[in-house]
Amino acid sequence: PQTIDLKDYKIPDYYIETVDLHFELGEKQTTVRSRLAISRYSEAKAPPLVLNGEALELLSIQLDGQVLDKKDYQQNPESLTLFQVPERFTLEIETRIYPQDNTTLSGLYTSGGNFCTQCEAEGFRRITYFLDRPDVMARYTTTIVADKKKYPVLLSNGNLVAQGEEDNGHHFAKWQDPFPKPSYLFALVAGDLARIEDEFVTRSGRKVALHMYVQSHNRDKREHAMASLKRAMAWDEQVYGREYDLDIYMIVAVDDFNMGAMENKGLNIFNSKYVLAKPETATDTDYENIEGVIAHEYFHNWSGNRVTCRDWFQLSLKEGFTVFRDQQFSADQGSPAVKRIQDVNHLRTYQFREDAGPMAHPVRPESYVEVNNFYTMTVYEKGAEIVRMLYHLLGPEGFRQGTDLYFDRHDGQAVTTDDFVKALEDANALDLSQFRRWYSQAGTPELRISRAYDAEKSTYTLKIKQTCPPTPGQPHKAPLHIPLAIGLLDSQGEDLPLRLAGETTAVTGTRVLELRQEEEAFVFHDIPCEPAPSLLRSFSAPVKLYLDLRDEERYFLLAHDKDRFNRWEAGQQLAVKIILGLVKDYQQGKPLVLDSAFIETVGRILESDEPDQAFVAHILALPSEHYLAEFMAVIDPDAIHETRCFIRRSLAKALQELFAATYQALTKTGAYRRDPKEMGRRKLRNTCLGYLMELDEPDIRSQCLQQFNHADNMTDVIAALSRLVDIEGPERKIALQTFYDKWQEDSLVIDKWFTLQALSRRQDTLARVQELTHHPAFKLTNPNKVRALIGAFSQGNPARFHDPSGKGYGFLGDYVLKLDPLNPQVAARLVSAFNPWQRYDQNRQELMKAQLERIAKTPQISKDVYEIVSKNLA
Ligand code: DPP
Ligand code: ZN
Repeated sequence: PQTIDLKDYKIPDYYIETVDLHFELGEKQTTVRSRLAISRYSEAKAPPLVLNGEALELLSIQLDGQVLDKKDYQQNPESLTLFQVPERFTLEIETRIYPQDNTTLSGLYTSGGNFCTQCEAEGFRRITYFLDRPDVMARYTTTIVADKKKYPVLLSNGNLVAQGEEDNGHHFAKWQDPFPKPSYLFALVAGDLARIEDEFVTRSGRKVALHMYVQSHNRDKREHAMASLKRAMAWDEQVYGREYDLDIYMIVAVDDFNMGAMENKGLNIFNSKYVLAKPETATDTDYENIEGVIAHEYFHNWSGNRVTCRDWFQLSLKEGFTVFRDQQFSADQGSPAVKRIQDVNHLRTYQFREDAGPMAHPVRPESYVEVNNFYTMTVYEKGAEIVRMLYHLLGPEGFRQGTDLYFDRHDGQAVTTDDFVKALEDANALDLSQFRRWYSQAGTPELRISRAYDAEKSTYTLKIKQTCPPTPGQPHKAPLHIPLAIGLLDSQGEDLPLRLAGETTAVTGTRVLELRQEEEAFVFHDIPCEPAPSLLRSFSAPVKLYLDLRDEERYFLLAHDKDRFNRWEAGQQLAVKIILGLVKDYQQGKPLVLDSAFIETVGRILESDEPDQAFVAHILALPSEHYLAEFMAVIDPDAIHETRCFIRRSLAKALQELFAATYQALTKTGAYRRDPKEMGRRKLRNTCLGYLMELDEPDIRSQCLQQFNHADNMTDVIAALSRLVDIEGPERKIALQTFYDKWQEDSLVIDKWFTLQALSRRQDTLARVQELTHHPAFKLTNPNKVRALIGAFSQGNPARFHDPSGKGYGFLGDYVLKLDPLNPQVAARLVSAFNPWQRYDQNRQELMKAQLERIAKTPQISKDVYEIVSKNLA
């Protein structure tokens, strides 16, 4: 397969001004007629016109009304070339496609009997021949013809301009989108769907119709998504000054979808997982995810659609920025500290690992084989961190001035990440040239910090050294411009006023240091006593920080830091240190003993009167097995798992009464509600239940089963069931069966049932997962099912997946090969579980490598899977 390089980017030779599409949707096949108004960019040269196209049957081509002869064009599996075309002309192309057989879920396909599309990144070329690249922006008109009974709803982008009946029971709808857009934002939906209507009035007084389409049995699960949408629309007006621009905004939920959702202009298509919720079926986490994804796709209307990407190397232009925007939005809906903790946890666990492995790439990648493989944690989450750093550097007002200029300057254009930085720079009269390296350098930077207090001079010095490890293709790194938010705490836990050498006034509270050199020192004056340093507050940069804090300093920060993120972080650092120490003991066969100071601290936190109970629950949660693995030169999944379980058990034993009392005290009073306070209460109470269940005592097991049986919401049911699946006792079987019997008709709930079993600690988990792949509810063609079972097992259950026999690896290899011919995008996600293979011991390395080699030499493997596997073996 061919590699595409950023350095080869050229502006298109031809533009498409308007697109007229005509779809005849049939039961076996669909015909697509497309009329394109095309013009040449350069007057001097007349290069051939090369249109992208895949899996298309070409029926006819006409140029300005003349039927073209076979010798006028050349067809190959990925393109259609016209050798001689005039400067301006109309091209009419008729193609035939087979949506019902399209298992790739890219292009036009069917889900649950309804038609839908997914065109990002390169799915439009599976619908018709086109210049399928984001810098070709055209105005679309779309006519859809289909059987009226089967497909009463016919949707596309923009406004409905005509509809009517045809003979033989067909009807049609014609949609027109006034905004020029790239082909990846095209969408079509046809089917039998229930519509829910609402309205939003923009701040300038325009009425926008909000239509949400779901399958009719899901009618009762749409309220939360609709409410989230309206909150997002209002928020974007207030915080970014962005108003919605069409008269209608539609969201359609489908069950078979490769991604989470898609921001098609005026017609978002969603994975139903991110739309449907009611308390009985969706957990608090589901609710939060829905709110976040609904907002994310809505925010794309400006950061992505009105201003789009020049090419796919610029993907983070829209994704990094939009993730940052949805993170800000979600933080504003509840507890900002908890939101930040969740986001950083996710970033450090998965993005840091990606950045340290064979798939490491800059936020603006330099090359790819298959662009779908670059919808990554790095492009999305590290990309969002880059925007967050800009926010820290410019401050809220400067940042807003920058984004105003960006939207204003580039409205209607396809631009680059560099254009984004330039707008922020221009609006603030600032030089961000060094900062731009964040986009081009891969790898997680490391900061090594030493501190010195001089009592005589009352100065405090921080010496900071930055480095960044090599990544594929980038052996040497240049220093980055890094915002480091800090505070220095006095002995009472108060922030000291901070005055740097050369400054006349001090800043009280958090201040942001700007690092630019490989090594530099910051000297603070008038520091009356040795302070406790609170560094990298709210995780102001995506870096690894090394600072030799003493344990008592960490305990102090955990108790007192004004920065709530850093309070949590101090606790995590203590836990990491203790666990890694015990991992060593475990490996050497020594008896494990848990530090009593740690136990006491956990007890104190449980008893504290901190009102944000979700925050307390996060402090009580030990770092995940994946996160702990990042600290080991050679990852030992068994030792990590056993040690972590030992600590949970030890805490439960030592603090049993306190956990039990807290569990009781947090019992619900009154009716079910879903607000931050109640969600926090459920989270903390279920954390207590989780610890208690470590004791595996009959009374606690039956209490857990009680909760499972009597809870009035899915959060509490899942919390109980996720503990019951680990145990040997009879409660496990009973609960799993009860759950299945109750929810077998609800596909999204059954996904949870698959996942919990895939994540079980039990020794027989792999055997059970294998059995479940034959369960009637499991479907290899449904990405949610694949992710819920095989994805969860291979990416979420390290102790069982990395079984030293290699059986887990063989299982994954089998399924990658089974899935690849059906859905290469999802197969490539699955195979990525092998990415960190070189981090393990010799035996596991060989076993994983054998699977990678087996996949690599399979004939006809997709370029999606090929790219991941070959980079792993390089
Ligand atoms: N639909 C995906 C997202 O919003 C890709 N654009 O992130
Ligand atoms: Zn996005």
